[in-house]
Amino acid sequence: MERTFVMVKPDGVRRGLVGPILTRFEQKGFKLQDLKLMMIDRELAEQHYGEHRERPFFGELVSFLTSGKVCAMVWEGPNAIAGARLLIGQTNPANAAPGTIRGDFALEVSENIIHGSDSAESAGREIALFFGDAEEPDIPRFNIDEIDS
Ligand code: DAT
Ligand code: MG
Repeated sequence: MERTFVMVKPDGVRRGLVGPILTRFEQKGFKLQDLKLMMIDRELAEQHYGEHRERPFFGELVSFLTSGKVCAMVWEGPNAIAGARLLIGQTNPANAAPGTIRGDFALEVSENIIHGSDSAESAGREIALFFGDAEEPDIPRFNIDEIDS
């Protein structure tokens, strides 16, 4: 069993695509392990995309990622890392096959609506970066006896 990090970027959240994206992962059979809607600050965006620091589009990428809420998720399943990348499709939506998320919902590489880890090493790093090292989701617990009826 494998875990991967997936994130709906600000354009996907703005366009109301969280639901359809969750549905595709669930229909495929992956199990949702953790999920949160959050703002990313500059430091987290730069860490997340650290491998692209020297690329000409880096500044634009960081500004874009911090421009609105993202939906960060952890999905689990057999070959979840490669499987998620297949569901997501090619980096440039112009080349992404119909039937993939980018192929069906996006037009341009600068707004390609979703991220998925590209290796076991990235998945481990990104899950720790966004969710900490905890093995299980941080589910609030309550004592039933303390609830007023
Ligand atoms: P992926 O998101 O498919 O893993 P990547 O890691 O190569 O692709 O790039 C990270 C993000 O950077 C990508 O989702 C969108 C942006 N990006 C990549 N190439 C770009 C380009 N040539 N111009 C503008 N943005 C680009
Ligand atoms: Mg990548």
